[in-house]
Amino acid sequence: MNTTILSFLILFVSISSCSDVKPPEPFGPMPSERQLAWHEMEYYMFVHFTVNTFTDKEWGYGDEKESVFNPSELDCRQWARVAKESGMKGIIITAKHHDGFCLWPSAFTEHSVKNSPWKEGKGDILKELRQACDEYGLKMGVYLSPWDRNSAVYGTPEYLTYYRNQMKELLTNYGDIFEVWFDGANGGDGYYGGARETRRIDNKTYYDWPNTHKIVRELQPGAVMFSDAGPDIRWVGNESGMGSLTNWCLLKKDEMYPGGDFAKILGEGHEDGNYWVPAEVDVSIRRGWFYHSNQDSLVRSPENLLELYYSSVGRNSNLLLNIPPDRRGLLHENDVKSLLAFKELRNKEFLSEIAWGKKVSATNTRGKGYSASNVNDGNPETYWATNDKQTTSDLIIDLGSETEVNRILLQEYIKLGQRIQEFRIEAFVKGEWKELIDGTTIGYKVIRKFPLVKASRIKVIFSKSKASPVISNIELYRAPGE
Ligand code: FUL
Repeated sequence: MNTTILSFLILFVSISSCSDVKPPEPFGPMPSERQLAWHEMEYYMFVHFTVNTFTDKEWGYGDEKESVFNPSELDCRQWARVAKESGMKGIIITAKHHDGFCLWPSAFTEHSVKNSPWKEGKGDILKELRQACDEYGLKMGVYLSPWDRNSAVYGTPEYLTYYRNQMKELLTNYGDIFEVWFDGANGGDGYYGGARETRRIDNKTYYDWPNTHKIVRELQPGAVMFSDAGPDIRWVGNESGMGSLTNWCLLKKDEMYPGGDFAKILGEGHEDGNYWVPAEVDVSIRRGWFYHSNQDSLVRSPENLLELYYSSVGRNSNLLLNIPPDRRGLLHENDVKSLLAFKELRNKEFLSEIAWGKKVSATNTRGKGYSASNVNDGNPETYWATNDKQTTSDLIIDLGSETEVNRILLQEYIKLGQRIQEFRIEAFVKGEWKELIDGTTIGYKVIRKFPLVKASRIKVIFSKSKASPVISNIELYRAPGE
């Protein structure tokens, strides 16, 4: 290449990069890579299974004989197949619940599958679940109850070593773990190796959480940790499936600890929180977390599950839906039927997307690369952004002709933080703007319903934001049934 052409090329490249508009600076706490991957999981299965399944209890006392654990047809592949067919992306299992019985042959206790009649003590449910998850392309997570009503040393410093040893087994021998679940229920009466007494611990100090967390980070750097207070993912504050309409992915987690009394804060998060700690909605398809045959007729209906979906995934939270295996070790037919019908309902609900490729304009746009049309190009990595100081702006989607619509989905580009504090949705109906929704936060994703309108344009008014709005995706749907 001769030098004139080369200098021309260099000049051209530098001129064009000068005219490139800089991306907005991130604002406030941002999600880590592992949290970003977790947000995209959205919907996954919780599996509560232990001696309780066979004793008809919700909380085992810790004195259950290993011999009671004897599933006749246990099949983790069935769990994984159902999860996959239901559109779930992973499975989190109660490797150990409060009763202390381990679903894997832990080297640190006799209270496990190894002393049960199941597979003559040679079985390992964690191993079978791992294989099943791999076969069906699902991620796997573990629940290791901090409270252990079986352990003789519970309440003493020795228990911490025991707990951490078990954690190490789970995080070393069963492949990649996407989430570690720390339950908040703690201390009380129990068997405790025969003592049969009440033991109380100090939630704030007993578990020395920072050092337990370190073990998880070291052994499974990609795993997020869940508890009432994070560190990565927070409880939503209820077990009824209700995410909060105002839902910040932010939390002042240093002021909190697992098992504390923080329900309301956990729902909304802290608007001025200094860490990214998004909410997970955990809820059961039945009344109980464990299987009880007298609840076979009380399985949530597909319609009810769809409502749960709106009140969790639709409210900037992930949905962790519990499906408890029965005494056979299979997900019960009624649960499976309901789950698959829910999947069908969801498919129909979001069948026809209306906004894709339609003309979009905004009252403010940052410039080249950040145009309003980035919100409906189907690419999650492109986004519309305004000028830095511009914290309000309207965005209008021109539907071309009068179109029926009753659902909207919005996503912020959360890699740059969570910004939107208030938004409204309006529809242009018969020559005037009609308000459909008066909303607050957005975050990773919100999906909102509104009564069916026939509109030629939809306007999203970003009326209050901590920093310039940065929106990666907007979808509109005409869901059936109205
Ligand atoms: C609670 C536990 O006490 C329940 O048994 C269940 O595991 C639920 C998910 O968390 O705190």
